[in-house]
Amino acid sequence: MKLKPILLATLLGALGLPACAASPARPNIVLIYADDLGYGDVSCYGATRIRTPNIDRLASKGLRFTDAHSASATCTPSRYALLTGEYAWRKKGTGVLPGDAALIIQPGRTTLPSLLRRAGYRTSAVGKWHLGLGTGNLDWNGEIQPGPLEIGFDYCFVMPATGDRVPCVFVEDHRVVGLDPRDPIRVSFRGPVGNDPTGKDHPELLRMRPSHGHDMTIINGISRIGYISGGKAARWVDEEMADTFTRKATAFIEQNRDRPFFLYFATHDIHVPRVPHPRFAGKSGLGPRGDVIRQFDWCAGEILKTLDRLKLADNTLVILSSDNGPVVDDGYQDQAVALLDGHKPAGPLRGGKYSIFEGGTRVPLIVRWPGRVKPGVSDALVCQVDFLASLGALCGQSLDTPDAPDSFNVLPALLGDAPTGRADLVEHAGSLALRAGPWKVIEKSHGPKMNVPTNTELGNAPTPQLYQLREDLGETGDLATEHPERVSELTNRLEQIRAAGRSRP
Ligand code: NG6
Ligand code: CA
Repeated sequence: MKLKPILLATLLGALGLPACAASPARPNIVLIYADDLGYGDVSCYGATRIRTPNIDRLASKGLRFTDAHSASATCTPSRYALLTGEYAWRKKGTGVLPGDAALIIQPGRTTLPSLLRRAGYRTSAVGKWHLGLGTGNLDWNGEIQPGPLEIGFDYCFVMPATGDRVPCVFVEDHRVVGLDPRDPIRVSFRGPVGNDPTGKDHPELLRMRPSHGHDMTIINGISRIGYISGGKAARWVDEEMADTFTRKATAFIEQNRDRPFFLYFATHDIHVPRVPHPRFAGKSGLGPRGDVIRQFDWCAGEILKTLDRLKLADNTLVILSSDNGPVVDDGYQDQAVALLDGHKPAGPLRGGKYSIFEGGTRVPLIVRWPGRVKPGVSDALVCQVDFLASLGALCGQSLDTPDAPDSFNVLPALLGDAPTGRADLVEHAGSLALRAGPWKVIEKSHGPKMNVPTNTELGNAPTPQLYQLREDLGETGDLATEHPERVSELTNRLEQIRAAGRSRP
């Protein structure tokens, strides 16, 4: 007997079975993606010096992961892996990009947004991009492409790179927003262009001084990485950025309320420069870093409120996470270190942004889908590189062999149907580590031990290190000499994954 899908769904519903057994579900998907938010930066992950009521509300109605990872310990490689399902360390040129870099994702390849678009979703990227634009030598005054629209997004409103890198303008679809053609933009990362003052030559013009780097063109009283001239009318005001992105994100939700949509909402917060809107400035008691955590929490809250108001919450899968671990002094004198007041951005973890220790990539991850995902806590090992295969599976999309070579379908873990996720995971900072069950081996590396300016332990050592995370989450006791056989087993496995060029089953 052949049943119409709708009838079958009703029947399954009556039997208490999920309708997705019959036809793929197509909930809206909203990914709220923070920048540099640490494992210990939100109250539902144990922070006591700072409150994040909106994120806590999301967690209380959703599944909170304790062992979820960004794919890398910095932005560009993490986002590359999230969107392509490929570990970034497999591909040269995926490190932290300058603001004038060419697009590093090949148009036409299967990406998370292109897959969801194929499933009938309307897709958008709002916020930080940092994956390059154009093909090299980009003219910012003309059509800006290829970019987000060429790799699967239907709409974009993005900051090209980072808040601390020029060009300090927004790009909407293929154009710089608010550009006056009589005042064309020029951008350079090699040497000065135009006559705008720099932080290096005119520190007296700065309202926030750099602590390392960040001494080139001054925009809005803050010197950045890179040089820009022109485009005065198009330049952003840091204090308004969170509001601007949030407005664009909620407008996209509103406009697409009647069809499945995917929103990739990548905030600038809590990255440097930390310049909150005046309504958050000074409010956290922990200085600008705490204030922008509050601001990020507010942005998340506005998205949730919009879903509630439009009665979309029940049919929307909300995912909140961060692109890498936390950093305190990341290049500006914003009192972040002095005002920590006992706050531990990485919680119980060692290291932070840039580090191969857990603090580099173990980040908050909350998944909420009312009525489908049972609220709770999950210890499953999952990675953002898995979003592509998992969300593809959710909406019935299959992958070809070359697609998303490192993306595992961990949908059962993400939805709370299974207590475990991956059997193993390659973690990435400057060097690589392999996680397998409670074990972690960090490959030998001759890289520096410390990132001196940020005061971060990088986790590099000239011989492999072995940690047992179930008993030693803080990676304090290297067990490599005690368990040499375990070290070689995991090192060999890591070598295999590297040599195979892919790891997806
Ligand atoms: C570093 C910057 C840091 C930050 C980082 C990228 C200096 C001295 N430091 O090079 O401030 O911009 O790059 O951060 O310039 S990320 O989150 O986008 O990866
Ligand atoms: Ca980041």
